[in-house]
Amino acid sequence: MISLTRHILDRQQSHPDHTGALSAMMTHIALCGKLIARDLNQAGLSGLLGTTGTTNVHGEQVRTLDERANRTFVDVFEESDVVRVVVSEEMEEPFAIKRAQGSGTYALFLDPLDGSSNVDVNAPLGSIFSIHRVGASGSILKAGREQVVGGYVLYGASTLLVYTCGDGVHQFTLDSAVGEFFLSGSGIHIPPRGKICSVNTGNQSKWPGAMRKVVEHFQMGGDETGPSRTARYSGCLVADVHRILWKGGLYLYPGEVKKPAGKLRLMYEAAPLSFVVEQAGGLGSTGEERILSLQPRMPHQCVPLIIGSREDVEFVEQCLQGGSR
Ligand code: AHM
Ligand code: MG
Repeated sequence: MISLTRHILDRQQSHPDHTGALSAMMTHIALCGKLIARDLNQAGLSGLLGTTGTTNVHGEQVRTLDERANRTFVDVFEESDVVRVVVSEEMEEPFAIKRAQGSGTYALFLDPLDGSSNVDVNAPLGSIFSIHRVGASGSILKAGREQVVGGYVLYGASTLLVYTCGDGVHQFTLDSAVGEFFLSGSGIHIPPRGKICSVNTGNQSKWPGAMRKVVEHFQMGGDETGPSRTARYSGCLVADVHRILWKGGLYLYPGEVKKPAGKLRLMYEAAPLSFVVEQAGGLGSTGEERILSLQPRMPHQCVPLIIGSREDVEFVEQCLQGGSR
């Protein structure tokens, strides 16, 4: 059994020029995952369900556990000097870590609790993380392809930590009895096509016509050359993308006519998940451009997201760009 700690140390030793900063950050993220998993486990018994009565930077209701998960990440990283700044869905402004101002060379982007409307019904949730090097000028807004680490924790029937630092995708499962993550998948490869289509069709009337046609096409039996489709949608991006990582297919969160950038955020949702999926051989796209090539303009910027099996994403891109159908 290979623990996450052992995996990180082995990798550090094979890179003699390593400073240990990456190892430290992965250890902190794993600790946050364990603390949040514990909170989710006990939420119904310790009064942690429901909302705080406030809204976040995206105008969404903040749940008690959104705030608590955000606090967990901030508290853990405040004790460390590797991450200079934290950008989170739950904080309007980037948060500077005092201890790391002289030493920290990294910026951490976070969705502390993804799919938080699932909290009250015991459905899956996630945490998404992305790490960038802070630029020489102090800039933190970099294209997704420059990520140092991207990944997520999935709180489901078990708690998983999935990450990449550009050398394939590694998956760890939490053994809660001993409080350690153990390797449960390496070199994960997403099938080039798949059956699953994950999309909230309740939003169909708001999409541009070309996107409506693509999804109708899948609903009516799909392309002659491809597999027939089956619908899956949990309301948790991490859970839906994780299913596709293993089984193949597509997750879509399109832009809307009145809101062309859609709902999902580039820096701490679309980019880290695209890094993972592309490291597994899949693709992440806006329909026009690769997610990992986008140059961000704002920390909380939204983007349309089409992510999953390479040929499936390419098929949707062709349809949207008026190509063959
Ligand atoms: P959140 O990070 O505030 O929870 O929002 C992101 C979530 C995704 O996990 C999920 O795929 C999507 O929003 C669901 O949105 P909708 O209810 O519009 O389908
Ligand atoms: Mg989210």
